[in-house]
Amino acid sequence: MPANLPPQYYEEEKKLKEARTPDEKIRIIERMLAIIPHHKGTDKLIGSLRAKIAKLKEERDKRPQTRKGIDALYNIKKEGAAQILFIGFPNSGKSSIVGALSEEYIEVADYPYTTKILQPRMMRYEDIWIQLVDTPALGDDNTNMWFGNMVRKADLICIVLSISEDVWTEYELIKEELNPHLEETKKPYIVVVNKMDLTDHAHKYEELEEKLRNEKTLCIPVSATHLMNLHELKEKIFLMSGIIRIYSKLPGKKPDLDAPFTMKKGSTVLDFAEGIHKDFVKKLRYARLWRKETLNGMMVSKDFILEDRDIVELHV
Ligand SMILES: Nc1nc2c(ncn2[C@@H]2O[C@H](COP(=O)(O)OP(=O)(O)OP(=O)(O)O)[C@@H](O)[C@H]2O)c(=O)[nH]1
Ligand SMILES: [Mg+2]
Repeated sequence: MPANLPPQYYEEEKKLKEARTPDEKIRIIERMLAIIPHHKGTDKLIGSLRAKIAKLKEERDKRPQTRKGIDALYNIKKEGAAQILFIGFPNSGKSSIVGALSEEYIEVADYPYTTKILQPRMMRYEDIWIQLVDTPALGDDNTNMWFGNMVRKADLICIVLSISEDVWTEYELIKEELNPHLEETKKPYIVVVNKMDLTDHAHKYEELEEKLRNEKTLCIPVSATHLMNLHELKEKIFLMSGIIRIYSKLPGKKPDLDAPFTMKKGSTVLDFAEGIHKDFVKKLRYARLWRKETLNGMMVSKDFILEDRDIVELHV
């Protein structure tokens, strides 16, 4: 029996493709269900839409809650595998980028100083969560209250520039603010050049990239509103944040590939053991390690340096 669906149904179906958050998708599917006529030909469709809602709700509830409770107005507690700080001048698109990467609501507006306080959001990257912190624009009266503390604390700084502005001058001004804190900590940072959809300005990018390359600074062109290059940005953030994922395995069992431990690059087998249990430090004898195609259960010593995606079996 043909389903014979009204045109409004197909309009909602189109919207569904563009929806990003589980809540948005649920609302659209609920509207689709309200539109569908009930008869034998639509039974299957109705069933599959209801199943979709159930799955989306599950997905929504599994998501870790972004902590809205902050221990202080000017300090965000680190959550997840790493903390990434987004800084820049008014209207460069910091909030738009943090919103797009986390797929969570965040206030965006076309006037300067929209963001008034630090805003944490959680971003999914493959099998881990990374915390993004959106900040009030530099030059805001309260900048000094959070700037030094948050810069020192974060695992990575993203300097957000808008290609519509004088990007090099803005970069130099921001670098000047950052330098005193970076020198102490050797903190990594990258430059995110936003609004690359504004084609009248796009030609400025190459020159900026070359200047930055000369000082060995990584930059990446994106458009938050046009969702351009955001996947690459996620990847760069992960790579530059200096974290690796380690999967643990019990002897004779399959590795637990669902829940990686995250550690700093350069961590050893012993660091990993310590992270799992304090007692393991004394008891650890050796470990076996699986690494992509190269290592297959090789016996390694305590000071062996781990890499992203290593699978480790501790022997005590
Ligand atoms: N064309 C274009 N506009 C963008 C892009 N990203 C953000 N915008 C617009 O730029 C304006 C400022 O965006 P926000 O994300 O609020 O910028 P912000 O840096 O957080 O601004 P403040 O909180 O005021 O410091 C809004 O009107 C956005 O819609 C982009 O990639 N392309
Ligand atoms: Mg903002």
